[in-house]
Amino acid sequence: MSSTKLFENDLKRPLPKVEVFDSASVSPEQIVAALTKAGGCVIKNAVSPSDLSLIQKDVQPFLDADKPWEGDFFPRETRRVNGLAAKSKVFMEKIVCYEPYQSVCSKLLSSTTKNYLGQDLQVSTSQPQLNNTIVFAIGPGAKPQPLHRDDMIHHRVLKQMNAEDYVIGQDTGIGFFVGGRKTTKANGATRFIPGSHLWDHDTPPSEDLTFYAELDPGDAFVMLSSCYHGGSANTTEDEVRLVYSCFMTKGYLRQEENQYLNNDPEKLKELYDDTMLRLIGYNLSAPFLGWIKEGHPLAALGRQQPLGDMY
Ligand SMILES: O=C(O)CCC(=O)C(=O)O
Ligand SMILES: [Fe+2]
Repeated sequence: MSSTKLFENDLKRPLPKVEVFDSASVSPEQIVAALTKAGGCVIKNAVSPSDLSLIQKDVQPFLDADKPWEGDFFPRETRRVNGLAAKSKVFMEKIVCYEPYQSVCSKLLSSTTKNYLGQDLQVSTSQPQLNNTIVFAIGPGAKPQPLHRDDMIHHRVLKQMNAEDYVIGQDTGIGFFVGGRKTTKANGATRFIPGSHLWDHDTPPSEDLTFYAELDPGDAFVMLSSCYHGGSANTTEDEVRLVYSCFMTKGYLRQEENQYLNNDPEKLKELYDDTMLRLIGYNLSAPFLGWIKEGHPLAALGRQQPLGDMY
């Protein structure tokens, strides 16, 4: 099919329904099914009000100190914080490590490969890792962010397909957005195009097809990084749209946010156990990816070197 036909086809497809679950009852399987069909879903009540206020306490000084972005990707009214691994342990524990999200990432982003080492067929599995951590505060008067796909960072090229043909593992990232306050269409809720993870790479986004992920405080929006999305305009007089976000990616891809240079390793060492440090990126991706002179990168933080992780 010509690329114009593919493009017209995508824009005419019926929009899949965006599922809304509740944290108390949702299963990872339900989230995977919802993502496969629509590319995104909402989970109500994922983070408690008390955890939200602890996170806000950690990040507010950094939001206050942030300066407007020079360029068009973020409106001048948007304030951001990154490097959350070193800035907020509660953010890492309650948002990044929200159990159903991690479980979905494990299902969709883990990768297994089989390779001969001599006559031995070695099976290696690479676990997902943190891709980025960002807090977005969109101030009144902000213009909409252009719709985009976050998987552009990994040079992904999509082929038009139907949900039935979606292959587990084809996406390179999964995003998790939590409302820090009430997030509405008027104050700049994240909007996305349901089903656009199944579109051809050359189909441009269309504003007419967007769904606004309106969130009460503590609700979460989960999205495949191949979906067209963006922060929206804030048309209110006085509401700041506050969203806490992170992405996870495959263990063998470069992380969007450089965790080694953007977080003080001494601080990470003080805050976290080995499991969290591995998720942040102090890990080996089997086979043989990410070693340092002592072998495992955890050794750089003075941790006991785990054996047998190379492949
Ligand atoms: O602020 C939002 O809702 C989304 C931001 C976003 O998509 C981005 O910065 O890549
Ligand atoms: Fe984005």
